Amino acid sequence: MDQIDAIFNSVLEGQASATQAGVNAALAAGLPAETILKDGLIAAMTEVGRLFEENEYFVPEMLVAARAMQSGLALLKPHLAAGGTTPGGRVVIGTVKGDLHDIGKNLVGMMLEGAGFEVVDLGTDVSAEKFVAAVRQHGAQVIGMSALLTTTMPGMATTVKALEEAGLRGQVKVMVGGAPLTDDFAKRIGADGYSPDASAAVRLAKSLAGVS
Ligand code: B1M
Repeated sequence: MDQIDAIFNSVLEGQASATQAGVNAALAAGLPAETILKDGLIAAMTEVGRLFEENEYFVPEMLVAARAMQSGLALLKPHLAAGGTTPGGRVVIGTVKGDLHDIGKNLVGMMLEGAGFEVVDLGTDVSAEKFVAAVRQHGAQVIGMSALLTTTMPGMATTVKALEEAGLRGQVKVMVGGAPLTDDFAKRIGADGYSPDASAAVRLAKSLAGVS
């Protein structure tokens, strides 16, 4: 079994220590962090989602797989975040109200930090009021919202409206992402941009903040 397969299987089985051992071994063998992330960790979580849909996995299995993924991600962080040079400004990020999925949001935050942004991470289950207060408090140039559930996506529109009502919409750009989102949805709610993955999120944040 190759190293990526071993990482994939360890996440699927929710074996955090095996995931960490696999990631360390793959890094030591010179595999790029991006390959380990995409073909090992993210591919495994996609498979976990499929198994959940097929009723082969349930919430406990999803949870232990997520823990294993996060433990592998922590080891990749210094490698993924190494590319940054440009000071980029301040981004407030969070997963919207009612939504506890934070792996994608954490990855985006990690990559933004690596690209030179100062990231204020509000965590999960973040209300529109909390986003607005954080933008005001931190003077952020960009706000990044994540949602993984179709039922929590409307929280993004609520936040955009709340920013308008607070008179802050003119001074902050809004970016959104998460598996169920589309570019079309982002346009409909009045966001300034959508990105399908963490690398695209960095490019988008740079363009929204006006840094190269
Ligand atoms: Co949940 N879950 N989950 N879950 N979960 C999904 C999302 C689901 C698609 C599974 C499925 O049915 N196939 C489904 C949603 C269905 C829907 O809405 N139509 C689902 C469900 C139903 C649920 C519960 C309701 C289950 C239940 O209780 N019955 C429940 C809801 C809890 C809640 O939030 N209130 C629930 C719970 C959980 C766990 C807690 C067990 C766990 C989350 C643990 C955690 O995050 N700490 C979990 C997990 C792990 C998943 C799956 C399997 C994996 C998500 C993940 O981490 N992917 C997921 C299935 C799937 O997505 N295939 C599923 C890896 C991650 C790197 O990708 O988050 O997409 P992702 O992020 C990507 C991009 O989307 C993008 O960049 C990232 C990197 O490329 N991106 C952004 C994300 N945010 C961005 C922000 C940006 C830009 C890009 O700018 C700001």
